[in-house]
Amino acid sequence: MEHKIWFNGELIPYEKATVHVLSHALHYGSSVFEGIRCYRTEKGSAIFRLEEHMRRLVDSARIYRMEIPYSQEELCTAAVKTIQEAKLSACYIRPLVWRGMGSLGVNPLKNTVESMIAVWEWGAYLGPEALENGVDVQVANWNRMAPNTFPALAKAGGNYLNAQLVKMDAVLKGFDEGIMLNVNGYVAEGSGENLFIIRDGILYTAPTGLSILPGITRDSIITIVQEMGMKVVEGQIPREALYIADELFFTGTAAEITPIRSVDHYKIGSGKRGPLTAAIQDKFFDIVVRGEDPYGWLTPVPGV
Ligand code: PPE
Repeated sequence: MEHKIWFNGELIPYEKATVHVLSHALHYGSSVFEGIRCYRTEKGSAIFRLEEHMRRLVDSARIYRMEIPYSQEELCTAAVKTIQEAKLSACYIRPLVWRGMGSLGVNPLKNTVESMIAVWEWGAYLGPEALENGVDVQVANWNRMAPNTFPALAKAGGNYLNAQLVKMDAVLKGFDEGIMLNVNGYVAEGSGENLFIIRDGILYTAPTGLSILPGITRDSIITIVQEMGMKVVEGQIPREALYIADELFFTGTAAEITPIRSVDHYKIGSGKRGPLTAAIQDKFFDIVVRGEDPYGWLTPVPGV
């Protein structure tokens, strides 16, 4: 993991990329971040939907009134450079923007805004066999944030305190992941993934606006499945729809498309990856493995 890190505009050695203990973000969760993947496709290394991820980073920062001193385009160029310097043909990219030094106390307006981009190799998020065999999940006993509490459209560090509670409870009880409901009891998403339900060939997912992160993989899957001729319904999904689904899967940059084989010990479908999930994964892997790019989603990273 010890590759150079892009830190406030410069690529610096891994050990030098440190912050002070009185940084605002450490005390109050005042950071925003992204998770992006670079794939070693058959046509060369390429970053998946780089611009959309950096746009969401800029949006998240704007929501929290953080002024990033770099443009979206400069951040994209910095990500490519960081990968080239690390010589990683396939990796996970983690941009982070946070409130640094200034004063302590809740008001962050006078604190610095710092930025960094790190890259590392990251395999399958929910375990090496998850993409094929699926994962076992529970409905979490913590909800997603209510509207007008924490902004769900921002991918902010502080949001992941809630995600950590969900993940820890799931893991301690022997599950791989937890699915959160929103405050009204409708299905929202996993601690670090969006969620799709398939029943009778139709896909259902929570709409952005009902306390989910507007996932870029989610958006990609909606595009891909519509092209495959399937219908996608974005709406309120009651908890019990999970238990009677034909197929279920998570989507996310880290999780990619991970099938879910059980929820709360209810077996989903035949208890392994379903046929439509497999077909959707194939279409996704046509892009990120074979390097086919019908939607202009790949940014090449030359020379790695
Ligand atoms: N919901 C949440 C809460 C979430 O954290 C992610 C990404 C998604 C949905 C999917 O969004 P997208 O990656 O744009 O399709 N979670 C990131 C962080 C995971 C982590 O453990 O850290 C990720 O997948 O990179």
